[in-house]
Amino acid sequence: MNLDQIDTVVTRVIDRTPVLDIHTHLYAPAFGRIGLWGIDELVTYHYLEAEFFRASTMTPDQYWALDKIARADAIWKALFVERTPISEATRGVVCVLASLGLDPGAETLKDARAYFNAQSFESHLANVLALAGVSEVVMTNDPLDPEEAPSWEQGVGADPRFHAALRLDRILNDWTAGAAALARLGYDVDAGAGPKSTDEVRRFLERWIGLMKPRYLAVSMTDTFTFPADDARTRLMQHAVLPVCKAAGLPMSLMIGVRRQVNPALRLAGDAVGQADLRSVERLCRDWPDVRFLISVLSRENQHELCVYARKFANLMPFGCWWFLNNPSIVEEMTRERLEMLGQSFIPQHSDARVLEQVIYKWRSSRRSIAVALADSYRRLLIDGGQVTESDIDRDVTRLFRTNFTDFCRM
Ligand code: HDL
Ligand code: ZN
Repeated sequence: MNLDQIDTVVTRVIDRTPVLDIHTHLYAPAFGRIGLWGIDELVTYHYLEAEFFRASTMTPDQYWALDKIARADAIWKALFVERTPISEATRGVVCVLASLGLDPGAETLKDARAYFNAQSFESHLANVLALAGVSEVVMTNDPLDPEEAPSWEQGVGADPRFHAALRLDRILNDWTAGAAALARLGYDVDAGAGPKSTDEVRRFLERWIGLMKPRYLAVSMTDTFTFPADDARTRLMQHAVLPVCKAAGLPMSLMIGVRRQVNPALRLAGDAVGQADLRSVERLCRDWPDVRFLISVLSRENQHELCVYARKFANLMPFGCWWFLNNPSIVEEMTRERLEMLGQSFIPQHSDARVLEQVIYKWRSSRRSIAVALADSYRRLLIDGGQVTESDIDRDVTRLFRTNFTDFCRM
């Protein structure tokens, strides 16, 4: 292959390689209405709500007093009609509508609503995943979510396109409330998170691993996350969560760097980002060498050091360009530094999709950015005297999009 063929071949391989999307907030059809899809959910996505409040004179209180339809109409008018949709999140909705054959320049959402109302979910789901080039997604499954837990307890049928991830925020980030919830379920736990409590949490996790068959355990941590510390979270991690991960052979996913509710008036859109002290990640990976850690950090300033830590610890798998990082300028930058320092040994992206159709635009945008960075790596290889074939590139992209995750999770 020569230099001027690289872009075409890389784009072709990236476009045709189906992705395993390792972190989303999507749900298999069996979970019913907690799985979000359709135009009104797309347009009221919390990323767009944040942008709406900058473009509109409507106060959050006035906005929250509206119903979902009226909220979507207000956002559509402000961000898509009165302004050009050039932000990542607004352009994403344009991409979804155009991909589905709808008019992204429409004055109202009337026709889009008619289209989505006419869809049967199963065929729509298959069409959306095909358009996105996504073969499987990993959900975010919370055993203490009263909306979701009953489906698991009743025995939700397996769907090979949807893998589970056991999410632990309610236990690890708010033990007082988590302990109360577990106590109501009959677990003998107390606020101190002593040995009896950690044994009971272990029993709880083992039960839910049996119910969910998760690919990994997961938690989102604030930028101030410190491990170890003299706190309930450390005791729960050291005596329950990490020993269970080790015994079950399941990775632990840590997403670190959120600053929660810096503006509570914006609700889900009210979170921000903070630079974390990644020495906690260093201590986890060193002190728990038999546990594998999937790590995503939210601050752009933490990315380079995460790559350095990944060079030090083979049980650390960096993944994704999370949330405020999921923009072409930063996805390309992060992918370049990961390729330079880690070769193919990282997971370049996850969608974090909350609404089904978002996988279409999130993966189209990410594929474009990843292709630019990857093509440049092959060009440099050729210039330095190396060779690369299309099957080499196939092998590399399959690692990045699929088998780095399936191997790490021993799937
Ligand atoms: O904690 C998480 O999994 C985050 O991804 C949050 O859900 C966040 O609100 C989000 O949607 N980010 O994209
Ligand atoms: Zn998420």
